[in-house]
Amino acid sequence: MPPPVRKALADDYAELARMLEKLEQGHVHIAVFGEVSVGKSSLLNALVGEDLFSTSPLHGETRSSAMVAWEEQRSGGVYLVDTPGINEVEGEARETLARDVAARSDLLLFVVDGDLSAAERTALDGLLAMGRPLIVVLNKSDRYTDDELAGLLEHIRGSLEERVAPENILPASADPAPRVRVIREADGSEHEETEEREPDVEAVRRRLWEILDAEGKSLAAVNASLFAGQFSEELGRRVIEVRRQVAERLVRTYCIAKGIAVALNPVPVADLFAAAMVDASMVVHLSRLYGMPLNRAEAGSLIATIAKQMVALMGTVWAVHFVSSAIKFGTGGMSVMLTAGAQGAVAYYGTYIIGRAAERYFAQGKSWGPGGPKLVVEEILESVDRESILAQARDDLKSRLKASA
Ligand SMILES: Nc1nc2c(ncn2[C@@H]2O[C@H](COP(=O)(O)OP(=O)(O)OP(=O)(O)O)[C@@H](O)[C@H]2O)c(=O)[nH]1
Ligand SMILES: [Mg+2]
Repeated sequence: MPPPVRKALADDYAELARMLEKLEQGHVHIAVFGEVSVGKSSLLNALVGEDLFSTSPLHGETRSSAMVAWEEQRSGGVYLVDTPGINEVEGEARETLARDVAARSDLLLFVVDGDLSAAERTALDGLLAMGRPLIVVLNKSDRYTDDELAGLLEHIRGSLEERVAPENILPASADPAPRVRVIREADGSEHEETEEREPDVEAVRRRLWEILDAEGKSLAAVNASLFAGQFSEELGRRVIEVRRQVAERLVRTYCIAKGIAVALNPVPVADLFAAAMVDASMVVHLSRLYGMPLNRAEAGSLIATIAKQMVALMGTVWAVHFVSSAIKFGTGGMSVMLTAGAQGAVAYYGTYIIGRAAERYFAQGKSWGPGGPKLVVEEILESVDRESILAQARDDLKSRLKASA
């Protein structure tokens, strides 16, 4: 590599080294963004349960980014990162900082304290483009009545539809103002009583842990590869390799989830490919891994396209054949277990093919190529050894089902 290029990339490499270290240690970074004074630092304090970040009613209290460990019983290696508010003053510098922090983070919190302004929408779009899971937090919810809050949330959810899933738009009161009550005595005199209120960030906490539990360490892996992909073409080959490995692991994880879901709730054979919830999550996840985030609706139609080709190519004859060969699953002899296991294995296989096809689609820059989806699915069906995937499904499912029995 020519020295000038190397020099130009030195910072990137240093950054990548940090990312890889973070990946090795299994660290996950959650970073907070938003306009000045919306309560970003307060939110992090409420999550940690300690006033670790300085807050103030004055705009621009937080001047640089800072990080603390989030010590919850389940945690280990989860860090919370505070950032200065994005605003007009020093606008560009702050945006650059925000983008750098976001690129290094695995999960983003975007805090607002009312309906989103045009500037907030622009900032939010910039963050969404980075492909990380993102939660929009409507803070200072104590300033609204229950009805107002419900209305405002509905409005924001509606206006961000297609960009942020409703379950990722949540209210919080990180540092509620004391409630002042006027007490009227029997003799007609009045006095005021102030009542301190506790922060309420439960909804955000719960959602964060849902995401962390579901995607856990793979978040860091996904983002390290996303990050690598973002800064340098030189690392392209390595990135593709890392991506492929992460994608393979990811697809397998979803195959197991799907297989187990179907094994525990057997469905008619015809519905095997219709139970697409797990597949949709997988495709959304894969799309992020390849830096081309899709929403659930888009993921759904991509799956429909692939499934249509699968059915056309394999047909019902195949399904019957396949179920009977999969039935060699289980040795327990219980017939329910047998059908369940067989169905689970078929579902596993279906999800595997969908995952591989979707991955190919993303790897080709969101395109099926000249042969269209038919050719891609055909090639994948031919290249994948059905028996070995089935055997892998049996192994994976058998051990999980045993564990849960
Ligand atoms: N009423 C109410 N006030 C809040 C809430 N959360 C934060 N505040 C207040 O909002 C002000 C700003 O809070 P900070 O946490 O410093 O906000 P920030 O977003 O970190 O601000 P900068 O660092 O300046 O960008 C403080 O006076 C907080 O007490 C809340 O839930 N309800
Ligand atoms: Mg702050």
